[in-house]
Amino acid sequence: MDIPWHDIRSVAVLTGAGISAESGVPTFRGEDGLWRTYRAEDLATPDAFCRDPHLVWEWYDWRRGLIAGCRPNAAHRTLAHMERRFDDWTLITQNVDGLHQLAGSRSVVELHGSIWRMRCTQECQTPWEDRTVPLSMAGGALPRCPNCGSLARPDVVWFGESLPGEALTAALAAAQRCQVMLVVGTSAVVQPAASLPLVALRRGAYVVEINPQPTPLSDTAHEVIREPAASALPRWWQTWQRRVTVG
Ligand code: BV8
Repeated sequence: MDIPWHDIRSVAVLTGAGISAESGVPTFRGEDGLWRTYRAEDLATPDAFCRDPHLVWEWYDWRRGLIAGCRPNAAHRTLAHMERRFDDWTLITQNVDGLHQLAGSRSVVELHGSIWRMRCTQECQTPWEDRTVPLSMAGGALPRCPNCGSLARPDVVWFGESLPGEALTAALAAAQRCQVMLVVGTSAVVQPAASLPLVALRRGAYVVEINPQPTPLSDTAHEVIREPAASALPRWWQTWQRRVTVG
């Protein structure tokens, strides 16, 4: 890396389901992955919700119940600590579990929304937080918009849906200006998130991948740490701090 470590001011981080794996949140494409039990196109798409909103809500209700019992791990906490050390810090997540915020990260760019928010299918009002677990869907009573009574849906981005414009713009700007990008726990296949590290690479950023498995990014990242994030990320941060103090 041609920038002295102590001159690093701008850092971007892209996280995926893998950073929450050691907190007990199943990943999507791993051995115990969510998609193994279900097929994405059966559940995480507008057509699936239109076809069978009860099935989709049952899946999200099950995931909400699971995630409600999960706590941030050392990787989430390390990123929350690092946020306070850089003038220009952008944490971009594909995750919808809210564990970064629970760990103390104050500014999180949620590319794919949040499983803890709902939104009106008629878009009559802004999305609202709802942490009720389990949802009372007895007798098929699906969640409704408190304002207009229309069916409510999870405030997440489904396949085939565009990402929130503000979040994508912020993420792209961070990828274009960062000097270092950490890519933690993502299979780097879902677009457009998977293109962010490539943008950073093209702009000359130093890209570090933390993932026990190889991904399409592995061959182009400057540094690949083939280990789980909860141990690898705190250690990587300690090494960075030593580099900076040594100067
Ligand atoms: C879009 C929210 C424009 C919901 C998610 C055909 C038609 C339509 C679209 C497409 C198409 N072909 C391609 C596309 C684009 C599509 C796409 O990318 N598809 C892929 C599958 C090819 N993308 C979209 O549709 C996006 N929108 O493009 O809009 C558009 C509009 C119309 C038409 C065309 C284009 C929307 C994508 C967002 C989908 N929503 N989630 C929900 O959560 O229910 S995606 C879902 O996957 C999650 O958000 C998840 O985060 C994300 C990415 O997966 P990962 O986070 O990487 O998780 P994964 O399990 O895959 O990997 C985990 C990794 O962790 C592994 O590598 C593992 O080794 C590692 N790991 C495991 N343990 C650890 C670890 N790492 C570190 N430590 C550990 N301990």
